[in-house]
Amino acid sequence: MPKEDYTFFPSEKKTEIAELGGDKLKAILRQMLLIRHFEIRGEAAYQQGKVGGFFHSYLGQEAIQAACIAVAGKDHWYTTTYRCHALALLLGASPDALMAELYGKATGVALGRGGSMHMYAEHMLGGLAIVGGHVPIATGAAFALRYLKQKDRLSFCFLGDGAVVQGAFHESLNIASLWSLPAIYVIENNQWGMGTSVERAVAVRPIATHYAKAYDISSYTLDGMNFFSCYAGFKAAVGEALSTSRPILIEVVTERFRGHSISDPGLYRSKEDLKKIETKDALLHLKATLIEEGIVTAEEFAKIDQEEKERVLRAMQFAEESPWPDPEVLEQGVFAPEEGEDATR
Ligand SMILES: Cc1ncc(C[n+]2csc(CCOP(=O)(O)OP(=O)(O)O)c2C)c(N)n1
Repeated sequence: MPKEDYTFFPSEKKTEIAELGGDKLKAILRQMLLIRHFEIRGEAAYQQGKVGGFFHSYLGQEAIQAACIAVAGKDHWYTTTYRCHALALLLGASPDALMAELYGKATGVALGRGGSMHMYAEHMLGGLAIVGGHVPIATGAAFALRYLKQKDRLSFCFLGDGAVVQGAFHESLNIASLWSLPAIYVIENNQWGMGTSVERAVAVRPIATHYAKAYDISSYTLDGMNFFSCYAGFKAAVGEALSTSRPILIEVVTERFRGHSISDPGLYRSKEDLKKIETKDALLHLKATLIEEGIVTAEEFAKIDQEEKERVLRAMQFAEESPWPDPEVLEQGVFAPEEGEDATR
């Protein structure tokens, strides 16, 4: 099915603006700008050889997780993939500690041991790198919520379109439906799994509509390039999940502005394609709407933008000046038997 045939969850824009109010909308704009500057500067640090390992940018997808947290708040369980910097920022981890983690420094959120793919924050179960492998973890968190009768909390799982063809995803949806687990699975369909297009990898589209039907749960399809569509859709989905305690499958159609990771030159997309994609920028769309509606002026926007850029530059300085991990602590926090201990017990 061509993507033009997608019908997105309706949003009025006016309704969401009235509901959120100017202050909250400005705070959301600020969060999206923080994510953007973090990704741009982190990428630059990587290119200067200051960051090692992998680096998967969330540029282009900011509206999705920003809208989700704006709707649901931080007091749930959240699980995501290696494309995890934004979620950690949104859940309140400090940009200093996240940048230090990128640099592999001892002051990082994972003490410099995880790097780009393993960011953490309160209520964030990962930053996990096995495609589809984190979906059962989120499902387990949903099981825990049901077991502990925490009815006002949900388990959110962000995954890519590439993960929906993994067995773990289907096993999770099946058990979540059978056991009525309060989980919201969010497929961030950025249309590529590394260099493989979704058309070549996934047999059904819209993805959420089809798979939700298969597992007897409800589904939503959102426009990831429109903050208001994301906000309206997440609001409806979260309301439904809290009232039914049933799992929900969401597909958000989005665009990633960069290659799969920093080492991917993205030769499968032409420069013209990329230019076209960047005209759909959800951040610029939100900025334009807020200016149009008289919620921010162009000068105010420039000020917020500058402040968030400076926030990230301070984080880089913090990371640069932070110490390297002490090799003495290498074995701390590692799950391994003591010498002579039976590892199978
Ligand atoms: C089980 C497994 N197989 C393969 C890989 C290598 N790999 C890393 S990311 C990726 C593509 C995943 O794409 P998608 O789920 O669409 O997420 P996106 O990167 O687009 O956010 C692959 C194949 C892996 N990490 N884990």
